[in-house]
Amino acid sequence: MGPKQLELSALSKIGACFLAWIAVAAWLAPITDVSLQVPDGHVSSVAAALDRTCPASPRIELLNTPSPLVFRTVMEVEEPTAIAVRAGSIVIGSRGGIVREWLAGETEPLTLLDLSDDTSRDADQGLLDIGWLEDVLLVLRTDSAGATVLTAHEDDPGSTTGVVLLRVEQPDPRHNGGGLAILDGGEVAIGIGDGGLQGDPNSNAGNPNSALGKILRGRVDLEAGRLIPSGDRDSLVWVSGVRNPHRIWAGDDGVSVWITDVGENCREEVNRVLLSEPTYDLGWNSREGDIDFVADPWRITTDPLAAYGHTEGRCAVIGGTPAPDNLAALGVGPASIVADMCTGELFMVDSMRMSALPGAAQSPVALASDGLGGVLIAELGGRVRRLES
Ligand SMILES: [Ca+2]
Repeated sequence: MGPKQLELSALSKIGACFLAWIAVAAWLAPITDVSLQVPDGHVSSVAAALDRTCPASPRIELLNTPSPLVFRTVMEVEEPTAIAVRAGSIVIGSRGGIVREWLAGETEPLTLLDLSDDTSRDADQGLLDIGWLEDVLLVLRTDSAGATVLTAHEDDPGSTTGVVLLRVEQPDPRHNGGGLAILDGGEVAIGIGDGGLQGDPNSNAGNPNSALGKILRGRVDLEAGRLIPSGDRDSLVWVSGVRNPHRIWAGDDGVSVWITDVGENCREEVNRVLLSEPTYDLGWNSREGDIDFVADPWRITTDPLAAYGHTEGRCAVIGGTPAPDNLAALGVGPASIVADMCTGELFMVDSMRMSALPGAAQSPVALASDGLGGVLIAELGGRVRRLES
């Protein structure tokens, strides 16, 4: 957790204690000092928030790398949207629902899964992410009915089915989220979008009783065919207040999870949360990145580690993977590489700042470490490139 987030988190906790104390004080005696009264519950309308002019965001400086970065094409494949690496192989998921594996030294892939008959692909839909849970491949996608489904697939080349672990109905083809992270100890975290309407007018992300606009966290129970809360948790909901958590990945420190949340009109954000914390509210739609959206004063929220505006053609943040050691050494504390889908720029986010790497990808939609010091970049136009730094 960076200093900025630590500071905000601490303030949030102080705020929670303060509100609890206020509630007790109100019960004991009438409050006469106006400074002790909780603020009015004024929430601006979604329409007004959408109409607002975006405040300026800080300029992103270029990272001074000791040598030029190289982008090398590794494979060409239609609409790659997901990458999973394991020893000796790279697995690529295509948006339409086909998952292929390239074994080291082979130029032709094996088709691991063909889920194309049950994968929708309007707007933000499609196969969204994949990940290895030991020898089981997990797939997060929108099914033919448009619902978000998490399925588990044991080794069965060409399989067209799997065990459905979770299904969340989606009211709209936009903002399905899609991030899938395999955490140490076999836990899984997945991102579910806010339901897709502009500005989240139904406040799904802030509603604890909705699965929309959340990061869910649990363990896979293959026999029961379910994702179940892990440890002493009684709910799959871990993080609330996200809009379109398109990518989630485990930090390489073993204690954190990074979340890129695609913003509305003004801000793209990168969050880093600690596995040890029982819950977080990342703010949407009270906050959009580091600025107010409808500004709900009753919510106690955590601001992102980094946020950037839609200037210079930037439009949507794409995550993300821990920074290779030689790049991380140029930063402060834990660092990750993220990208912007429109400009193709790659950024490094550490505890202190967000900086741009020299060079750019083309329509990046997924990033993954290859375990050998390179970063694989899925470019929606049809290739996967390796960033060598
Ligand atoms: Ca947020």
